[in-house]
Amino acid sequence: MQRAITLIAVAALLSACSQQEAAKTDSSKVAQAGTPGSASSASSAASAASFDPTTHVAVVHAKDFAFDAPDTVTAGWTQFHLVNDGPNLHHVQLVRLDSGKTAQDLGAALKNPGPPPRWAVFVGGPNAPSPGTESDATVDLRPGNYVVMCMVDIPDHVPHFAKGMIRPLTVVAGKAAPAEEPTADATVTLSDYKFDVQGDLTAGKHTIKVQDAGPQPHEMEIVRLAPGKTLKDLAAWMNAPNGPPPGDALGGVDALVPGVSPAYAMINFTPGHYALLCFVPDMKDGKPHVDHGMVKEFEVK
Ligand SMILES: [Cu+2]
Repeated sequence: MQRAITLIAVAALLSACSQQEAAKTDSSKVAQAGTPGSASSASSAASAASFDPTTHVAVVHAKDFAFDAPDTVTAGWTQFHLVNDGPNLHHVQLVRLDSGKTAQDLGAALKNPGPPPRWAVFVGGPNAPSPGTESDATVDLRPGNYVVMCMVDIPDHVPHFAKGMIRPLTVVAGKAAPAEEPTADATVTLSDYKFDVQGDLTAGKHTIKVQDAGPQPHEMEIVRLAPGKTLKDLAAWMNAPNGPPPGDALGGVDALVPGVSPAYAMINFTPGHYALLCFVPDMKDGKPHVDHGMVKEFEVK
């Protein structure tokens, strides 16, 4: 079974790579992608991916099991707006590939347990919103070759990148003025194995700075539990997702490695019972960090 999954993953990666070769990278393409209706894929404009080099906003659509995402964005602070067209949970994990490595190299490396290779730099991205909803995160990108991938493994424990949710993204130097780093009103520091929250997560809109103090990679996923539901209910549903989920996923920031720029999640809280969770597999035992206690519950009044 594991072998079959691996072969599917490699096939998906090879396909992603040929797309990369086919996509010609130049700044005119970036400008075109930011002009609604001018791109060759204008027939699907209502649900199309885009990148606007003036606002530095990239729109990505996710569905079972593919991304619609821009091929090229410009460097600097970039807001990724993820629209989850469902029916399952999806997120956007951005990974920079250094040292000339390719998506195939990443696929080969992900077959092995343990820490990701140094050349695969996880820089965050918008974490998973519930199907039919959206999430936003701003990340700092330097020029280079990246992949956009989904590592969610619900409903059958097979990560979605193995089903095709991986595609190349090229980051080029831009001509327009770079965006400024967002201003946060709360900061969450990730470490082994806890969330340290500074600031008040009250009802309303917040920009949350998320940084990884290490030593391992970590993420922040925000879930609003349904009335009367607990983290046990959430764990049971994730293991066997039968019936409605016991809460709503609001997004957050996908995995960051220590040493990269922080990422910023834009979240609108309504009153309720929430949890911050990290599902990144542990370097030593492969269990998700939530099983090592990396979860924080809080209430918004
Ligand atoms: Cu997915």
